[in-house]
Amino acid sequence: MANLTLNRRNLLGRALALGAAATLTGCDFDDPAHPDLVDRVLSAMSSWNDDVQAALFNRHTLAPTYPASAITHPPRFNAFYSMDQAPRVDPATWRLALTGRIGNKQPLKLAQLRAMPQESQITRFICVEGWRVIGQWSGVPLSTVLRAINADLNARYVSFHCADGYFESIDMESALQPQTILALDFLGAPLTAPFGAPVRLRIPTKLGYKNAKSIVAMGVTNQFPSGYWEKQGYNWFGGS
Ligand SMILES: Nc1nc2c(c(=O)[nH]1)N[C@H]1C(S)=C(S)[C@@H](COP(=O)(O)O)O[C@H]1N2
Ligand SMILES: [Mo]
Repeated sequence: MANLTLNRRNLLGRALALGAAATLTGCDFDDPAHPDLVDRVLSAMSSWNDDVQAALFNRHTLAPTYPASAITHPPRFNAFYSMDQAPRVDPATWRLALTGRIGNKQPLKLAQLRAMPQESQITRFICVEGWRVIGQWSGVPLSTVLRAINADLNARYVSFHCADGYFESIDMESALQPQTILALDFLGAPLTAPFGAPVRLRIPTKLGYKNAKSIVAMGVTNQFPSGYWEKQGYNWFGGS
């Protein structure tokens, strides 16, 4: 097999994909004349994988839920920086900016989200770095918010931008799944800064990196918005 510089996070996935691609194409990945061939083959395979996952996903299939006794204590933090560097957002001045295919783009205040019907869930959260926890989140179903702002529910993507520069996006079918919420509370109290205050996406049908924290803007669009880790090779659909 070619002598590649592999990102540790993707080692297994890339090795498997390369093996499959090499078998399919008979390509020599060592060929110095085509340094980006591997990335092009892998990104084509990854978007094919996204399509397959999207086709298999059903809005009416629920992620498993758990009893309160199963909740993991203490919770586990992760971000592309350490916990003390989490962004501090003033809940009083926080606004959710709205962009794209949305009828009412008036930025949302926290009190408006609090006034909408709330949903609570105890679900499992899986990070690709190799850990999983069970936690309780509550907040507004994203579908409720999207309907309230008169979003185009036939658009392909919902995108999120965060106070720390992180960004993510999900397919509309997953956005409308009833357990996909804009979470305001974690473990029975308002979200704290490291865990995504004042508002985070909690989507138990997708891997940890899709669960954007400290959201400051939301968009509805047909243009592929990608995501922070996806730009470094993670799979976009990110189902779990
Ligand atoms: N804004 C923001 N959201 C983010 C991240 C981040 O770095 N910044 N990291 C993601 C990753 S990789 C994981 S596993 C989860 C971790 O969420 P937790 O701290 O609640 O466990 O947040 C996701 N959302
Ligand atoms: Mo993660």
